Amino acid sequence: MIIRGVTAKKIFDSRKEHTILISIKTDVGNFSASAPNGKSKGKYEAKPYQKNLEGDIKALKKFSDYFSEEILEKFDDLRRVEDIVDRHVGANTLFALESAILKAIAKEQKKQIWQLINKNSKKSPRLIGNCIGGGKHSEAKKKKPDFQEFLLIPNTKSIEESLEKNKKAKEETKNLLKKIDEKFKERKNDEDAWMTSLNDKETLEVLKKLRISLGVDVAASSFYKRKKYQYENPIFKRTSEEQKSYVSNLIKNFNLLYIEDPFHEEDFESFAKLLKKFPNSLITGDDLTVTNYKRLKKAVEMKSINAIIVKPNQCGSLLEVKRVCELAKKSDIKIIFSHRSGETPETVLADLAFGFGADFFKCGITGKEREAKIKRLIEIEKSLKFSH
Ligand code: 2PG
Ligand code: MG
Repeated sequence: MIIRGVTAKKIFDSRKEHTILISIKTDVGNFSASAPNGKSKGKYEAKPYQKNLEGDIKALKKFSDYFSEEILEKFDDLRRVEDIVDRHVGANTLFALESAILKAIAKEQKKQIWQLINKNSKKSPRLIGNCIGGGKHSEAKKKKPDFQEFLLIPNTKSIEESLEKNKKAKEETKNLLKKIDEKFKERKNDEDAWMTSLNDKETLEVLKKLRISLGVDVAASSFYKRKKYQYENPIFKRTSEEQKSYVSNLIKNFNLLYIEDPFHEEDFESFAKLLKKFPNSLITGDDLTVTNYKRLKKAVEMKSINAIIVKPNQCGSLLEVKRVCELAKKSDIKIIFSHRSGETPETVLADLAFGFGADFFKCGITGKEREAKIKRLIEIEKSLKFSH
């Protein structure tokens, strides 16, 4: 496959913020892909753009001709693309460019994108769906949970059934919130999750009634200031030690299967202590590890986590995503591919998750951008059943 030209433009994400859409002209047709945007970003994430979105669009234009000298036939050929644009564009741009290129290679090879990564993949990831939201993803001035996400993790045979289960549970949650939270207005946040004025514990009490495994994204870095976790609902400051006992009690009382970023992004030690106490829950790094090989390596060495969030645009490079997934697998760390809070209808994330053998797929339950990704997973799952 040969690239004959690259163009890029600004589009809006689901939060009405700008993001990048890249289109490539090739000898096998035209392909495009877009990147999402995070809001509760890790300090160690790669920058989305080298300087800004406009600058990256210009840089791509400048390099457009260089690409035509390369013949790209397989996943690892992305190396040659990275050699050209290295340090000239940011993570969002690189992710969208590489995704568009994979679409073109897949077309030429008459394969699905996931097959370019591993043609023998067969495992469907288990869904982790965002049902209620607080923290940075919900409106600033309103009373809300301090934790960013309250997640449902159904255990069913197929992704289709899991999505159905999550959708029903989300409707049921609405009815429960109507009864318990007098301020509840049926409003949704950035990830299409319900907004509530309840606090963390009250929210978990509501979700407990659903009889589905529960998880939380504490996103603790977003409220860690002056060496304390600064809770607002109710107002209370917790030291690291207090945070550990608070989270431990929640894990015990609500039988939490999944806990993401329970401590701030520098605190590998506290993660390790929690994992030692709860080896059967998924103690997950997101801001801690930011889809970065070196940070994952540190987390492995310190035994901080047994699960890692993979968001391709945290690093941009799909080759880095591959290295991260390989190290995670080797180290017995569960892989969770994840959407971002500002999304586009792009579905390549589903193919990447399937190709890299993700154990879980974290995504909103409703909203066209989120559903498009889950639908793509269902499509892949069905195509496999059909071929067996
Ligand atoms: C997270 C994500 C996605 P954001 O913290 O896990 O839910 O949020 O995209 O804002 O980083
Ligand atoms: Mg997170």
